[in-house]
Amino acid sequence: MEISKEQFKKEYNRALTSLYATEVHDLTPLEQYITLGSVVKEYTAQNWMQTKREYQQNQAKQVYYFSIEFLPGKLLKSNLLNLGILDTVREGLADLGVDFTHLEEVESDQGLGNGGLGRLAACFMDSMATCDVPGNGNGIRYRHGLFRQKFVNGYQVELPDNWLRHENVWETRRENKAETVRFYGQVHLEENEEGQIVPTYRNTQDVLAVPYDTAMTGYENDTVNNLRLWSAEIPASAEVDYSSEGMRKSIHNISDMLYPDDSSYDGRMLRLKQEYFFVSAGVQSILRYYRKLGVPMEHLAENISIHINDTHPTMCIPELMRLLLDEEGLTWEAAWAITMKTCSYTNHTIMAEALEKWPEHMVAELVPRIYQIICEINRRHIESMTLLYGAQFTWRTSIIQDGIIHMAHLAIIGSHSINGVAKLHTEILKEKALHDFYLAFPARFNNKTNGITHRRWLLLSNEGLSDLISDYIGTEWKKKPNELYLLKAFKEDSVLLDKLEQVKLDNKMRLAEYVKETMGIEIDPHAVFDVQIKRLHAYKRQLLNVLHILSLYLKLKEGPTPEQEMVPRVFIFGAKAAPSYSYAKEIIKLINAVADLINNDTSINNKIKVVFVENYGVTLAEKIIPAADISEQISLVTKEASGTSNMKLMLNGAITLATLDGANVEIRDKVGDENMLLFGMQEAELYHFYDSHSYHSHDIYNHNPRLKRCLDALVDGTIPNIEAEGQEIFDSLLKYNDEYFVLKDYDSYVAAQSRIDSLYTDRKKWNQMSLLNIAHAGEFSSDYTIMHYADEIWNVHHNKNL
Ligand code: 26W
Repeated sequence: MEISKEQFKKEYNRALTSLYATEVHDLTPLEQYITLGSVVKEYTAQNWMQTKREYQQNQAKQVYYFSIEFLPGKLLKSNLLNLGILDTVREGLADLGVDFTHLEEVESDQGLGNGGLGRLAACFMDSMATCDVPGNGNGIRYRHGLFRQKFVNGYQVELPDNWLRHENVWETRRENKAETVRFYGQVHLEENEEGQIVPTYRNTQDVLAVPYDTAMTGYENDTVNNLRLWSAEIPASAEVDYSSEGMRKSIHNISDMLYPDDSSYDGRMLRLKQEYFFVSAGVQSILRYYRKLGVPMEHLAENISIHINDTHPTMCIPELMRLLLDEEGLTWEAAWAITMKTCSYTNHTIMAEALEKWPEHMVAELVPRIYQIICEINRRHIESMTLLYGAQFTWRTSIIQDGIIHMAHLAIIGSHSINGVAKLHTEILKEKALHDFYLAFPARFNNKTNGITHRRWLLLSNEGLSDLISDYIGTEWKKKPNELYLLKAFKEDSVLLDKLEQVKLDNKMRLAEYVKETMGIEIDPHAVFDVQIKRLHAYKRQLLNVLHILSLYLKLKEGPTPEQEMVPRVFIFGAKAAPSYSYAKEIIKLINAVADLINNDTSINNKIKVVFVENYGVTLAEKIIPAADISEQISLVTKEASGTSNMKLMLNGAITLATLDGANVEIRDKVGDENMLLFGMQEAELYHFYDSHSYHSHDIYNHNPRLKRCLDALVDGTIPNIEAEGQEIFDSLLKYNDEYFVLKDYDSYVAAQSRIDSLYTDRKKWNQMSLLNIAHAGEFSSDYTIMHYADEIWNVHHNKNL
């Protein structure tokens, strides 16, 4: 949108007058932020309404992306960037004596997600709007996002994230679009006067689902899509008395907080309630919209696509069946054909403990009609499959087994498309985790390698690098990120390489300032910034990282050796652990204890520093990633479905230190082994260990003195204040045989790490490797990922030619 600085200043002053009736300098930064938010919201409103109108008038096929998590972070700067007015607003505010960065800081992160899955959904929303995909997000408006993490004496402590304590300027409450979601009660199938079998509900507990819509602005186009988040409220109905505190609380609790687990399913009824709540509200509101189009229900799948982001929204399938059967009166066959063509599912993990398996009785009690429909879907699946594949196969693929409902099985059986999130992951789904289903439905399986929005993760968070790139290859890359490839032509351009190094150094100095300010730790911007930022999980092997740090430190302590020549290192960790995940919390304590030991040991004269930033999330990632030299992607092969921090760090010129897991494989395919640091077992070797049960961590411990020294440090007091945790971790590696092969990959990891010294000191070589990684990172833009989803799964419009 075109707007002059003067016009903006006029509108800003008009807004603050109507909001606060006072002078700008009289306002607090929060009030200045809220004023700006209201002005920007107005700028998006026209296009928001216009986009909706156009979709309806052109009867454009729309996709509804159901996700129990959305992790947008802050929206102010990204909305200004997408509207093309970031510089205008920054300068306009400066003229008014307002420092834009202060306003950025007061905005609270929308932390309505745990990690990869939620952030991917947010990147996808940004890309759908930018690529003119008629895309709608559908989720839950949690009153409390992911907990705030504090370290108390090195231990993680969780504090509530009351992100709505100040009004959320970006949302609009849509009371008139509310839906009613029914829980509990009895459902009886009875004949109505037309002789049709219809369900009658009794003693249900009804909840009012009120939507809050947030504009999802596209980049420099007039498209503004919608993110609808549902809030649970007391229905204003006469017949049921909702006066009891208990009843009111049980309803409000539904959208009170995000479950902080991102890898282990725990069958709490409230979680199941959350899953049905946003699914039923979402599907009902879709059908309400669709009925207004006046197009026969038989054509629903040509006009609506429903995407199921992991298994949490799987009840979209039986819920759509319920509405088509019970409210539209379709036959089962007609309803099922429509449902399958409308629904598609993405799997994000093969970790057994993350796969949702709900006890039959819980589903039957909470959503009896949905349970009836799931049983019928299962009965018909068994009927059709047994004929084709026999009882054994059919049993393994059935939805209900021994009183347990396998949500992934329901999602697969009810969807026309099942995709993994990286090539290796999709192959593992086909060949291993979902092999039976692949044999039965081969055509449904496809891969959609994850992506990231280069707007937030480069244009917004690393303006220095963005401007440098534009100086050399123009600005087309901002809309066509593949154009970053043009940077390869400057591989020998030492001026560019020096400037690249300077931009990185500036970002490192900025981060060093932040670390000094918030943690009081001095870090040297000329050291190698080695970064591991992701949820704390055993399979991501933050433990392998800290064992290497320990061995480096112990070597330095052994006195003057070549290591003295090692390039100074700053190891930066960012990671939250699920509150119930005690092993992960022990590793957090270990990392903090090692940090205290090393950071306060003057004898190693600052050769190593360990920085574990508190409360890692989207906004901290935007500060850390531009300053990273090394990107730690060290998960045990086959365990990380894709990873997306790997792509963000690559885009910002970091060198990836990785196992050939998830999307790391595709990073290697693009930049080549010589521009990465690869180590560790590969898939075949791991499966050999699994099949032969021939892994014995103790053998490695006994034959590797350096490693033994490290492990003993966990229990011999070398590291103070970790008595309990040290022993637990020591036992997990030796007594319980090291489930994630940390000891097995230790030597090759240390070898890869040791290559960094020589590589980093050869500045030209290093900067060339960095440039090459940036040049190839454009291919991981979620704009391309979304276009593949649009063409190959959803069959909806998008604007750009791939
Ligand atoms: C039931 C608890 C629960 C909650 C969330 C189980 C599993 C999840 C998510 C699926 C976990 C997750 O975030 N997976 C990550 O998804 C990213 C986006 O596709 C991938 O890049 C990561 O590799 C994957 O771990």
